Amino acid sequence: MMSTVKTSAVKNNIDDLAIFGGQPAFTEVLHVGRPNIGNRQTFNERVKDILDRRWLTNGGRYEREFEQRIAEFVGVEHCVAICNATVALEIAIRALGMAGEVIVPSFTFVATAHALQWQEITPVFCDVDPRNHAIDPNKIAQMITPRTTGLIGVHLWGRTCDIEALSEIAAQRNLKLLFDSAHAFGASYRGKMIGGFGDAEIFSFHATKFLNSLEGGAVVTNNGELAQKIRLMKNFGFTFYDQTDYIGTNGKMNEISAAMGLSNLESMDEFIAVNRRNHEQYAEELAEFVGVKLLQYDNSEQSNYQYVVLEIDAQETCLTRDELMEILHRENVLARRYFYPGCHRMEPYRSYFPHAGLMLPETEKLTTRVLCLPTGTSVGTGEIARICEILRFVLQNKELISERLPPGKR
Ligand code: T4K
Repeated sequence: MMSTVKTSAVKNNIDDLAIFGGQPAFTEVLHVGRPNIGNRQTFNERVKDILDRRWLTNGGRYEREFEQRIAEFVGVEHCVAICNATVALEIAIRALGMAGEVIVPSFTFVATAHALQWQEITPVFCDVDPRNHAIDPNKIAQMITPRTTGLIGVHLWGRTCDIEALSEIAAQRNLKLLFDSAHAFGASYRGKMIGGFGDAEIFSFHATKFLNSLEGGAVVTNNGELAQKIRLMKNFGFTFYDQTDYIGTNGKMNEISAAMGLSNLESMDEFIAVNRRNHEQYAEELAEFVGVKLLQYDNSEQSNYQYVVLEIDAQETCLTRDELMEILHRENVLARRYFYPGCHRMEPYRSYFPHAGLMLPETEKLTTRVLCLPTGTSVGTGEIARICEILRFVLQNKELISERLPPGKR
């Protein structure tokens, strides 16, 4: 499981930094979203079986087994596997009858907003709570209009949003409640697994998620009628060979994806253990750094520790988040500034709502501060020590480095 990424080039003075012409610290790029690969033998056996039986998609046995295992693990009655989480969101939104306006955070991957706009539903962007980076329940009431039909909470970084408050608002205002749990498979809220809250939740099993099915997603719910509708909708709405009862799309998960998902499920504990070890190592190494805050996971809950998220306070570090990111990139550490610049600053939303930022001060702040570092099973303890060593060196020499950086970088 350990990485094979080679390192070189110790930094003794700032000319040794790659941004000033030195050798990069890593000879190969370290990524944030390198896939975790589980048991190759069981995966290969399943692929062989799929090819032998010539059943590749459309309700295959591995897709059904994957659904059953996910439902059991999460403790929900229904799991419908989908080809990816974006289509899962689109289908769940339509099946729930969301229309008009739906309230969502802007500080999320753009798929959360696109899944609404794709079907001509207006995403109304609500600000986030700076403590957990998730939608702020106290700011929802002011966004509700007579056209509002639903709320989407996002469990960003796999840390849960305020499910209780969102559920209360949804019940009081008669709104549909969906959770984008793309990051939160394997996480719990007050001891109960994420997946069983709201009207439905969606998971992503994309290659970059801690548990992947190559591409993949799922809708989970305890509502049997809704699950049945979603099951039909993901297969063109077919109820019989030549009859459709709904408008549908093609959201099916193919058998190779389901096989990958199953094999990775069998290795899930190992992935979480590595993610947790990595997170703890980052926490120890970064503890002394002024102006660099590592987001913590609540160890009294279950977590997948999928993301290593820093908040950079440029007043303290003398270097902006973007400058730090550029320095790391030159060292071949492909740190990512998720979810810059916020959905409201991306098209088409930027043109539709040019002043949305005025209502989103915390979101605007976070989009300039957050930086995600590489983790997962392809990142070893040696690499983490080296990444932190670079950061330590940079912060120890922050004034000198800041003076040397070209002005456009600030
Ligand atoms: N809701 C939320 C809150 C989400 O975060 C997402 C997806 C969704 C919904 C929708 O889920 P899906 O429809 O994707 O199932 C990546 C992922 O593509 C995306 O799934 C994920 N969130 C998002 C947070 O991250 P990008 O634009 O960063 O992808 P990319 O291609 O830059 O890859 C990230 C890094 O991973 C790169 O440095 C390369 C590395 N990588 C990637 C792949 C695919 C590998 O090393 N191997 C690989 O196979 O969006």
